[in-house]
Amino acid sequence: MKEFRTGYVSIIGRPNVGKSTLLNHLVEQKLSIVSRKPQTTRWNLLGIKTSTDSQIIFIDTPGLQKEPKLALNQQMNKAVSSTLNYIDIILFVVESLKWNELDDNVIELLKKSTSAQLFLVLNKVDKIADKSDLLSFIDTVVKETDFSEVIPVSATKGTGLEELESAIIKNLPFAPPLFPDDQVTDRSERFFAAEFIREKLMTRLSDELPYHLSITIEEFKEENNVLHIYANIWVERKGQKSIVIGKDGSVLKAVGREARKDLEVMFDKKVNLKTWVKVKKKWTDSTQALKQFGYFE
Ligand SMILES: Nc1nc2c(ncn2[C@@H]2O[C@H](COP(=O)(O)OP(=O)(O)OP(=O)(O)O)[C@@H](O)[C@H]2O)c(=O)[nH]1
Ligand SMILES: [Mg+2]
Repeated sequence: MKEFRTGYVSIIGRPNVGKSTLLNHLVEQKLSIVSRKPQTTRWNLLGIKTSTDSQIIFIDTPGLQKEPKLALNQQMNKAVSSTLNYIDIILFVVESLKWNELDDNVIELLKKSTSAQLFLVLNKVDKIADKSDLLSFIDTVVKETDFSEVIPVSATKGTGLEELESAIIKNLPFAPPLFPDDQVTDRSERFFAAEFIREKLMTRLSDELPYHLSITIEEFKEENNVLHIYANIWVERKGQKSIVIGKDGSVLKAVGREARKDLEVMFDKKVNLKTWVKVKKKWTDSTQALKQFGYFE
C-alpha cells in the first residue's frame, strides 16, 4: 500500500489575484467568497481535500497589503503571517503578466519568514492571448527567486489545476490525515452565513462602502427543518446605513435573496434570513470592535 501524505498548503498573494477562486476550485466547493474588488477575504479559511492516499489542507488567506494603517487591515496581514511557521507548501499566487510592487512585497515577506517550499502559481492564464508573453514573464520572475514548482493555471476555467494538485501531493510529507475524511473546512455554519451576506454586499455596493461593512450573526437556529438566521450588518456612519438599505429597502432585500439562495445550497435546507443594519463608529480602526466582530481568533 502507498503511504499516506498530509500537509498544510497556504495560498498567499497580493489582493485580487484569485486566491479564493483557486481554493474553491481545488476543493470543488464554494467555501471562500470572491469578488472583483481587492481585499475581499478577511480571514484565513481551511479547505480540506482528502483522497485515498493524501490529505491536502489548503489555507486561503487575505491578500497581503503593504504597510496597512487601519487595525482591520493590520489584522488581515497578521492572519497571513500566522500561517507561515507551520505550513509545508506555499502557493504564491500572482496574476500572469501583471506583476507589481505588491507582489515584490509578498515575495520579500515569504523569503524572510518561512522555510516552506515555494510554488509559483501564475493565475488567470485564460486572459493571455499570446502564450509567448507568458514564457517571457515566467523567465523574468524565476530569475529572482528559487521556486520548487512553476505552474500556470486558470482558477476559473480549471486549467492546470490537476498538475498543481499532483505537484502538491508529491511534495507533502508522509503523515496520517489530521481531519476526518468528510470534513471540508474548519469554519462554522455561522461563519459562512456571515461571509455569504458580505459577498453579496461587496458585489452590489460600489466604491469604498464594502470596506466599511462587517457582519455578525445574532441567531442561528433550526426549527421545523428551516434554518432561521438573523444577522447584523455593521457600518461606520448613518449615511452608509441608508445606502445599504436602499430605496424602500431594495438593496437589503436583493442581498438577502441572493445570500439565502447560496446558504440553502450550502446547508441543503430552507433558510429564513433576516438582516438589520447598524452603526458602529470607526469599527475598522478599533481593536475592541474588531474583537466583538470576531477578527481575533
Ligand atoms: N479571468 C480570470 N479571472 C479570475 C481567475 N481567477 C480569479 N479571477 C477573478 O479575479 C477576481 C478576484 O478573485 P478572488 O478569488 O476574490 O481573488 P483573491 O486573491 O482571493 O482576492 P482577495 O481576497 O481580495 O485577496 C474575481 O473577479 C475573480 O472572478 C482566472 O483564472 N481567470
Ligand atoms: Mg480572497
